[in-house]
Amino acid sequence: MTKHCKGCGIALQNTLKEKDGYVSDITKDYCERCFKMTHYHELTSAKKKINNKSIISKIKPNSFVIFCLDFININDEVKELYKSIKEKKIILIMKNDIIPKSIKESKIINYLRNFWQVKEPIITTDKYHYSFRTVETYIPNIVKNVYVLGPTNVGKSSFINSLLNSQGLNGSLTVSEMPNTTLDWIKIETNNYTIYDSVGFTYLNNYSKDIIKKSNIKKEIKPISIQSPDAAIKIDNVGFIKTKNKYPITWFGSNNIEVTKYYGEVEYSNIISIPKNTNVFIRGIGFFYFKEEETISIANIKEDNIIISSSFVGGTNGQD
Ligand SMILES: Nc1nc2c(ncn2[C@@H]2O[C@H](COP(=O)(O)OP(=O)(O)OP(=O)(O)O)[C@@H](O)[C@H]2O)c(=O)[nH]1
Ligand SMILES: [Mg+2]
Repeated sequence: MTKHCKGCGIALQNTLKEKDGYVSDITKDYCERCFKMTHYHELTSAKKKINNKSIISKIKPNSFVIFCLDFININDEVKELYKSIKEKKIILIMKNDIIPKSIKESKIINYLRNFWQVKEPIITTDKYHYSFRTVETYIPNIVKNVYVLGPTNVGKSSFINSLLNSQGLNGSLTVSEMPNTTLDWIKIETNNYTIYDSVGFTYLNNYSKDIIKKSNIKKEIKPISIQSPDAAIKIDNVGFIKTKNKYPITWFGSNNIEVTKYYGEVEYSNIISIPKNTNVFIRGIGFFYFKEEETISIANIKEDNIIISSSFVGGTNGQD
């Protein structure tokens, strides 16, 4: 029988050092990648390609889904994935501690109710006050399988570790700021049900390790208001955008990602029209809030990594 890594779920193998799941001694429980991440904080990118729809298709009937989100992933792409899940489900907004104080929790919840048409319960949580009890009150007694799903890096494995620890079980899933730390399903028996950690929804990106580390949001986001078009707006080493008009736009992302004006030459590859009250997400990094209608030019950011969605920050959805 194939043995799977207890940290990330990948099938263990002792033949190909460069491939996921490598371990020199097959009797070990954790792959080399997990071992290095956990003990030396040595971050390694996963090689596995992820298919979001196939993750959802593996959910067994009559299960319960805890769909995890965080502040920088509330966009239309994630909405479609949420909507495609037919099982009983709830939304868990993770990393409550990173949400700027100026944005009330109720605003995000109202947005999900109005724009995502979410009828199911929505709960907020973070690693300082995990809401296990509240989550568990929604799991029907008859449900045997509980799936924890959501975009990569939102804190799914961290949540399960704490939930297991709270039940006196040893939560030892690997957690890191790299995307796709969890590489395959991990099935864990708890006192009341079987819980499944999952591979985070993701898409290919070309960010450097440095950017990935910096983009991990550790504390409350301090929004940055910035203006072009006299200069480009440089988003660290990720890329550039420039607006046609002078309206300030607001960046929400890790405080370690530098968002500054840039006066050098930039070669733009894309021009996009943005309706008013819109968030323009740079996948996994953060988003710009556009209060007004704009036309933006973009440089160095793959089209695939840009997601445009109506905003939960201002406009008709509450206060400005
Ligand atoms: N600020 C903050 N960071 C958190 C919280 N929970 C988890 N993290 C951090 O978020 C990062 C990702 O956590 P994981 O638990 O590995 O996330 P995941 O959703 O399992 O990610 P993948 O397995 O890669 O899809 C880690 O650096 C965690 O320390 C939280 O409540 N607040
Ligand atoms: Mg994980």
